[in-house]
Amino acid sequence: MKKPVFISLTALFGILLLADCASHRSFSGNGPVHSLKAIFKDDFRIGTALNTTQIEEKDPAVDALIQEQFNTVTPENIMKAEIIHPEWSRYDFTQADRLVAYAKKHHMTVNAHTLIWHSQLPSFMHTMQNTDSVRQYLTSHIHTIASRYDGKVYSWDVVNEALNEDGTMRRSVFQQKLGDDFVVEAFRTAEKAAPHTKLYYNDYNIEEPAKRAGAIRLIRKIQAAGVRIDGVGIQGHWNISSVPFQKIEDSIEEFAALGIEVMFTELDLSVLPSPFKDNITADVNQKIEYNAAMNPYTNGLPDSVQQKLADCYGNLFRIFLKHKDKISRVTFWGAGDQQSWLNDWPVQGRTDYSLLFDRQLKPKPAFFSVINLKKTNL
Ligand code: 9MR
Repeated sequence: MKKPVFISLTALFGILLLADCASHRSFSGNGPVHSLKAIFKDDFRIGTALNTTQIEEKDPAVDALIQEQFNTVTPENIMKAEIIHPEWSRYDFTQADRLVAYAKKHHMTVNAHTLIWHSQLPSFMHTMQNTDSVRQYLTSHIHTIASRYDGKVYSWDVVNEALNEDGTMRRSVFQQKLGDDFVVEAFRTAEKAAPHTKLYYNDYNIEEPAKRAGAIRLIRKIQAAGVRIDGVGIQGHWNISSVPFQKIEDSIEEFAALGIEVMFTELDLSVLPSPFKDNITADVNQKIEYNAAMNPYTNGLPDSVQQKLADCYGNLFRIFLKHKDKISRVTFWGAGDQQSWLNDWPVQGRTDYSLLFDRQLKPKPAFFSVINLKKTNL
């Protein structure tokens, strides 16, 4: 005799939900669609980094996905100094203007990225020796760009990655020529140039205690100078083998206690082996030579790893939802896996699977694990 099959209500709901998500999936704009921005609309904004192809709307499939899923965008590269300010007295606003028009057309906000960063500087900055010239660069660069886009972008990453892992100040050209106070100067200049724009400090690994303490010192220093800082961006480049959940939660609380917004600004979770001890860096200038052992999933992701990625994303968003009163935005560093910088960093030519949408732009188990958190609460 066959045994009767019992299935719990929760399991049944889960099965129905997954069936529902799969069957109604469409980027056409018709019909019910599970959209991150809709699901989290009362919690925080949901963003993606945009590359040039996406700003120019050259790929209809990815364009539809972006419009369906996200309500805020960060330019992945085109507002970086080497592109927007290629020569001492020449700015090129072509692509940034296009981005602003794109966001307006699609009713999205722009987090502009980034004004002062040691990396991706224009070539004329590499030979700059003179303190006055560096000061003049900092002031005119910020003033020109931030005032042009005031009222057109929602926010700026005013200073990006000014800290070392131990919480001391990174020896960038700005720090060496202007001293540690260049950060305060940058925010003071941005505050004057962009009175209607939110101003943020952005960095990676600032959930780690020593670097976090450095970020807190930096933010307090800006505040003590009477200069406006509205928020802090924790970039969120992590690896599924070591997502620092507790440190993330502690950081949300400690940063929010400073009276500023907390954001996750460049979220992605690598599934690949990391060549670094403790996985902790996101320094774009680190490069490691390719070897096949570092690229194990060229033919697809094993189910167990896919599940681990889903669990990590689920656990992260559980923390984000618990602290939604302190978190204003969660931005992914790309729309689908193909776009991710992690395919080429720190080892070039790998196949990583770090985002919620796969190479065909289909939602992955990680996507469902994130939206199920809300569905089960509805
Ligand atoms: O994703 C970006 C990649 O396309 C660029 O080549 C790289 C260098 O400009 O920057 C990447 O974005 C970085 C961001 O601007 C700052 N935090 C670390 C990000 C990943 O490297």
